[in-house]
Amino acid sequence: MSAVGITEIERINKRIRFCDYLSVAQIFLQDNFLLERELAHEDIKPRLLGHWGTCHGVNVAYANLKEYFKNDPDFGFVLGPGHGFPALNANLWLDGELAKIDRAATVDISGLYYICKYFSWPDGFPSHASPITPGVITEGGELGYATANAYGACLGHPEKTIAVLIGDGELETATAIDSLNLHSLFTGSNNGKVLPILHLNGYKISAPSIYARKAERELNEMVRGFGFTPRWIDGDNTEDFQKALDEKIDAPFYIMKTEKGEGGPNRHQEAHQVPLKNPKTDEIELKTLEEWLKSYRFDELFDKERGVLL
Ligand SMILES: Cc1ncc(C[n+]2csc(CCOP(=O)(O)OP(=O)(O)O)c2C)c(N)n1
Repeated sequence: MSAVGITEIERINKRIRFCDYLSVAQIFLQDNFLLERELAHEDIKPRLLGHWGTCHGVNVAYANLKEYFKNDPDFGFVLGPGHGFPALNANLWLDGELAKIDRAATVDISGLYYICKYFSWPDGFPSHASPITPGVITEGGELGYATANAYGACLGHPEKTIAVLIGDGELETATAIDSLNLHSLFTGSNNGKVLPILHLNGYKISAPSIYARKAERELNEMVRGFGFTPRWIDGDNTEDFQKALDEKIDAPFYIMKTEKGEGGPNRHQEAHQVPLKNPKTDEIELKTLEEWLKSYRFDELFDKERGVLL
């Protein structure tokens, strides 16, 4: 584990693009998953459900942590905003984790069609992380417990490092904010290390989150008050993300800034769930979706015959 070179940075960035594309494809498409022909209204799912807004940030954190901790078998990741399931599902599929429990989710063209078509589909995948997701044992939907779970996983396991992604809206729950006090209990050498990452994408559904409204100084002081050292990360700067993970910081608390809905047709409060409401019937929305999907240049990252090109 060390700061990485240009090849690794490029690989991380490609992985983010890859999973961003698949997040969008899962939410919207029931056919034409590789855009082999012009996108048509028939390619769009009849009922659009899912959460796009948080997905890019989830993919950024996942790709960066995956690269940095790739040689550490005791590393784990806890995702607070489980509603960002399209992103989680994309990553689990890409790593072959989904195929271990679902024979149809092979890491090839047929598995790609499968996860996209059956996301948020009758008898298919739900729109949130759920017990059929590898590594998940409870039906989710309730924000707040991720940090406590991360500490629980480290309790009595000094070999473990668990990163936890906490939504800025999630941190407004009493459970999430109070869980940061667990840091004060983890003083001995018998426990593992928790790496909290606050996903500061600015919004909680339709309004700015309280933490996004705080001045940087206020947020830093709050974090220090819990015994952590704040380290801000620009989510668009992979080099800096890797550098941050490599810095010797005493009890780091990473604050990862992204723009909610980044990469999509609209941002912030409009991006929380499905940012285009009617691409099935609206010509302009259909074209907007097609341009959005094309912006990821997925054909450079996946080939029908050769599979994943990362
Ligand atoms: C305890 C609880 N309260 C409210 C909700 C409803 N809810 C679903 S997503 C969401 C916003 C979450 O915001 P954030 O954690 O910042 O995630 P992101 O903006 O990245 O989607 C809320 C309030 C919930 N799921 N659980």
